[in-house]
Amino acid sequence: MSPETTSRSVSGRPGWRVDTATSWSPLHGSLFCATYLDLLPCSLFYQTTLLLQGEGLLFCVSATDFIAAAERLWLNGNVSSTFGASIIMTLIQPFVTEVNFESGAFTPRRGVYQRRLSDMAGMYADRDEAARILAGEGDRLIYEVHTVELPVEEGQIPHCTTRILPGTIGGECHMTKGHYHARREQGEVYFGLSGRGMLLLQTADGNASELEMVAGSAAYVPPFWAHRTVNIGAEDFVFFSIWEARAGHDYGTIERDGFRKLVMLRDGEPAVVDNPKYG
Ligand code: PAN
Ligand code: ZN
Repeated sequence: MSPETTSRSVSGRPGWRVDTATSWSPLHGSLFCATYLDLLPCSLFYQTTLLLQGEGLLFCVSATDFIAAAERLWLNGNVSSTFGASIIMTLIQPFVTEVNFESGAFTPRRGVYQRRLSDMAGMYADRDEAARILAGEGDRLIYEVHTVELPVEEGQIPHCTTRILPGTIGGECHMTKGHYHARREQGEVYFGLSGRGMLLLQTADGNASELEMVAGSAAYVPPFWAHRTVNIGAEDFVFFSIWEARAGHDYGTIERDGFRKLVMLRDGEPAVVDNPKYG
C-alpha cells in the first residue's frame, strides 16, 4: 500500500515543513509512521521512523520530541520489539564570524537584540530612580547582544557577544537581566573582550559568587548557577559567551526574586552589597 502523505507548516517556525507518511505495514500489522522534518533555512534534515503496534499516530516536530515520545511509548508498553528509530542529521555549513572586541559587533551581522531600561526597570533596587530616568532622560540603552541563529537542537552551540554600556541607576551598575538556564544542568563559558565587568552568580540553595572580568578573562558558569553580568567600569564592558542550545533561559525566577547581591559604584569603584529586597 502506498503511503498517504500530508504536509504542513510548523507553527512559530517560518519556513519549516513537516511531511508525514503513514501506511499499514502488512508484515507486522502495525502502523508505520514516518516523519520527515525539513529545516529549510539551515539545510537540516531529520528522518525518524517508528513501528507501532496497535493504533495511534506519532507526530513529532523535532528529533528530540521524537525520542521523548518514543521513550514514553516504550515505557507504556505500546511499542513492540520491532521498534526502531533513526535520526539523520545533516549539519549546517561551518561558518566564521569576525568579532569586534570593542563593540561586540559581528561581521557578517547576524541577530541583534537590545535591552533598554523599560525592559528591566523593576530589576534595579531603586525603582523610583529608574522611573525618574525614564520620565526625564528617556529609555536608556542598557545592553545589546549580537548572536548567531542556530536551531535549538542538542549538540548545537550558540554563541554571542554582550555589550553593557557604562552607567548606574540609583548607584547600581548597569547589568543584564540575568537568568538560570531552564535546564539547570547546563553550564556556560564567558570570555572578556574589553572593559571591566563583574559576573554575579548564585544557586537556588544559597551560594553566591562574584567574579571580576577584564579582557582575556575566561569565566566558567557551572551548571545550577544563575548568572548576571555588570559593567563596573567607565567604558563598555564586552564579553563573549558560549552555551548549549537546549539550555534555555529561565528569566522568571530572577524577575521574581532578584539576585542576592547588588553591585554599586562608590567613588568609581564597585561595591558588592546584600540586596535587601532579595527573595
Ligand atoms: C548570555 C546572556 C547575555 C544577556 O549570552 O544571555 O549576556 O543576558 P541575559 O540573557 O541575562 O539578558 C548567556 O548567559 N546565555 O545563556
Ligand atoms: Zn546563560
